[in-house]
Amino acid sequence: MLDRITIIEGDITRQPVDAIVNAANSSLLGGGGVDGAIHRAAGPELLAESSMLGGCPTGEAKITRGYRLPARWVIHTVGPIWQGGECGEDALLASCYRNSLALAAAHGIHTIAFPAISTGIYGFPLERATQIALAEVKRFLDQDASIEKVVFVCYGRYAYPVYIKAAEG
Ligand code: AR6
Repeated sequence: MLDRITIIEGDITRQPVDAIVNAANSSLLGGGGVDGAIHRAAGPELLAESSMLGGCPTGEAKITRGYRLPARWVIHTVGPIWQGGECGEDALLASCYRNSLALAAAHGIHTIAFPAISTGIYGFPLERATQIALAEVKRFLDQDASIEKVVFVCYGRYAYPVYIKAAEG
């Protein structure tokens, strides 16, 4: 299983994969963090397409083309805003990973890169989010053979050792 999961430090907008996942907000109209970086790198066509999608509820995912990105597709998912952990945040974050992967499989996508959804502006504690991300991706890969590679892209030095520790533990 772990041979289909890669953990790297880097910038998700540079990843040569079939699809990258965007940690969006429910408007799908762009924002800061990784969302802003993806829109800048993809060009204005991405906003033109994503603004036609009617938004996206928390925990769900929608797909657009990647335009000027190396990735052909962008899967936009909306993570939960951290409110202390008693408001269903864990389950909603798990749904982001599950629904993104299901959408990828439905589009014939074989390689996909994820950022650490909700762990920036939305304030989800990184260790807890990492455990959920890894568990959910492993569960999905267990019952789906079509996804060949999942890359967790850690931005900056802080997240990378947290992912490595969670993957080993
Ligand atoms: N590549 C990979 N990861 C990145 C990059 C990048 N280029 N840039 C940031 N990250 P955040 P959220 C990491 O805040 O918490 C937006 O305004 C970052 O270090 O981007 O889900 C949306 O529109 C962190 O680990 O997303 C929403 O309003 C992770 O990406 C809101 O922020 C997620 O941080 C979503 O907040």
